[in-house]
Amino acid sequence: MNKLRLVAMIEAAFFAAIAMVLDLLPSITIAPAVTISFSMVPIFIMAFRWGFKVSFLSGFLWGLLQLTTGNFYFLSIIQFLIEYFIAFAFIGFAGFFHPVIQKALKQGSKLAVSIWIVVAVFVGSLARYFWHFIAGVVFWGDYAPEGMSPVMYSFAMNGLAMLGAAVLCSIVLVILISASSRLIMKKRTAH
Ligand code: 218
Repeated sequence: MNKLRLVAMIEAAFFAAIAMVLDLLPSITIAPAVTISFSMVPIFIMAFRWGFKVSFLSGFLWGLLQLTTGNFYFLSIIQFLIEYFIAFAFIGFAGFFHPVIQKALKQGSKLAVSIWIVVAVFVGSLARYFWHFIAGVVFWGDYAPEGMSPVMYSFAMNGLAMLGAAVLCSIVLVILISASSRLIMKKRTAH
């Protein structure tokens, strides 16, 4: 394993731990087990610094770490696997925008960097919440208000959580990265 791969893996684990801690902070609860928070930010930083594989790994590790805090919901083994391993890992899809973000960084175009960050955050959030939506239909239907179908309930709650989280993460990341683009620059001067 070369040195860069090792650094990437260590960062993936470290940032997963930061996401886990952020997830323990108070957040906006909109339905049982559905919250709006900015705790995906560290996984997005991995996506922009390293790309898909590293952010996928980091999201997966975050899901695993949720186990250790007791901050998770278990209805069945399939629901648990979908919502904590698959869904969290899928945040890594934001990493597909790593090449365009790095290119915009090199060109010094702050506007292009910000636009691609927002696009990537929405894609990563959509990839994650797609799974919560599926799990919501199959496993959380009992929580739907009288007269509301599980599909509508899951779509509304997970859609709202997805939008809220994506907006919060976009704001935090655009501010962070505008202030210090070094945060997501792969090429650093000092070794
Ligand atoms: C309709 C519905 N309600 C609850 C859940 C469970 N859920 C939703 C979003 C995120 C998470 C992970 C913890 O942040 C969970 C467990 C659902 N999927 N659908």
